[in-house]
Amino acid sequence: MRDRTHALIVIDMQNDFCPGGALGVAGGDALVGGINALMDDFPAVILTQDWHPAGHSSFASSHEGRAPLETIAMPYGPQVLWPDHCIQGSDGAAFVPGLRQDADMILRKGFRRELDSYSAFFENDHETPTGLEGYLRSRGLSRLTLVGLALDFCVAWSARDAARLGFEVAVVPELCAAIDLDGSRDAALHDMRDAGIALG
Ligand code: VGL
Ligand code: ZN
Repeated sequence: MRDRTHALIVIDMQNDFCPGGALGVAGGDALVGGINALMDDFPAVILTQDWHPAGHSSFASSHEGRAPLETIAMPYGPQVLWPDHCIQGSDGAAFVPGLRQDADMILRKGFRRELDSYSAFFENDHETPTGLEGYLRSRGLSRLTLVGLALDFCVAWSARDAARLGFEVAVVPELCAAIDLDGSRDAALHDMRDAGIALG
């Protein structure tokens, strides 16, 4: 067991991000056993859950004439458009069967219709906080290990924000799977290394 300052953050291990889901990531479901086992090593475990209202602005279906995986300009910057996914209360938004749920906290994100949230710390405007920073700091959790989905979106954005906020951050790539849109997997690994995030 690691010391009391360590937290494991399990990002978006939800049905819609696994094969057969609306935004299925190859290999997503295969991570469950390894992630469950890793939970035993950590005194604090936090699960995140992508949690969108129907008609969310990150859905291609909310934009006339747009298709999934196109990028559009939003007031807060470029936004990739996705298939409808992780709708609040749906099966797709539920955690993958078999994932341990004896976590300390479940953090939901992406619930504001006009603003997407990849990172567990900030919405995609990079300034609206989710509250996770305060939760971690008030519990004295300063060392974070991240696993889950997707490596090149929610995991990478969360890890980079955490490093920027001064947390000591590690990502375990073997316990993540990537969407890999136009080389986004390699770019994310490169950016995380540059940001001083331990990989492995
Ligand atoms: C995610 C795209 C859209 C993720 C969430 O969890 O990486 N990706 N919503
Ligand atoms: Zn989403």
